[in-house]
Amino acid sequence: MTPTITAFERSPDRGRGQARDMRVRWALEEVGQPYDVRLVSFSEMKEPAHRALHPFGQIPTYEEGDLALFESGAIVFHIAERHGRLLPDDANARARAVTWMFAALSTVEPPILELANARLLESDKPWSKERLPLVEDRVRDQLKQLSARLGSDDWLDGGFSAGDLMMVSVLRRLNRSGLLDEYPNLSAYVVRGEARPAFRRAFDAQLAVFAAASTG
Ligand code: GTB
Repeated sequence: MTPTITAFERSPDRGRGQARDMRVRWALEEVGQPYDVRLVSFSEMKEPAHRALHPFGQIPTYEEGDLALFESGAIVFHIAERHGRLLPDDANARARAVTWMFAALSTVEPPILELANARLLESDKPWSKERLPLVEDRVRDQLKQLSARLGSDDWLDGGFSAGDLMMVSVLRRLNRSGLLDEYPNLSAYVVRGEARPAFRRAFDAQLAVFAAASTG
């Protein structure tokens, strides 16, 4: 059965792959699973029909037969489990890959989101100039430790896994911040992830939505 995901009808990033349907598209491309996309506007996301799928009125969602999921992490995990391509067969290696997914979402992503919010939503506040360096340092702190763990390896734990997919997705949010450049092995890690053919296909599909909306 072909799954259907939801994505922004018009993404604020102009389709540059920052909205979180990108992670889901990337996972589906990695496992070779075709998918349909239902585009939703900001107001549609808050309607009861969409809230029935996503209690917080957001994207992405994932529907497959009578299964409906929300949360990009849960969706990527489901795709990885269902197709067995993004998680290693060995039980311990599998558990470690899942650990990296959680690390990406609950340890590395929160300060990155805080930084994005500080830059986008709080720059006009009188305390913003003073706070921003503190928020940046919280991001640096995580990057430094992640960089030390990755070292000169290509991926976090052996071969590419759902853990890397999630970590690269999270780090990409820093692409235009300059912070990632302070950790060359992490920059190279992100570039490596973005060079994967499945990533490129997912990125192009997201960009095509924005291009179509702009000319339509
Ligand atoms: N924890 C949830 C998950 O991982 O799935 C968070 C989902 C979420 O934040 N969804 C956002 C959303 O629906 C889109 S991805 N927002 C609308 C709303 O809350 O009303 C976050 C996002 C949006 C836009 C950019 N951008 O333009 O750069 C980047 C990231």
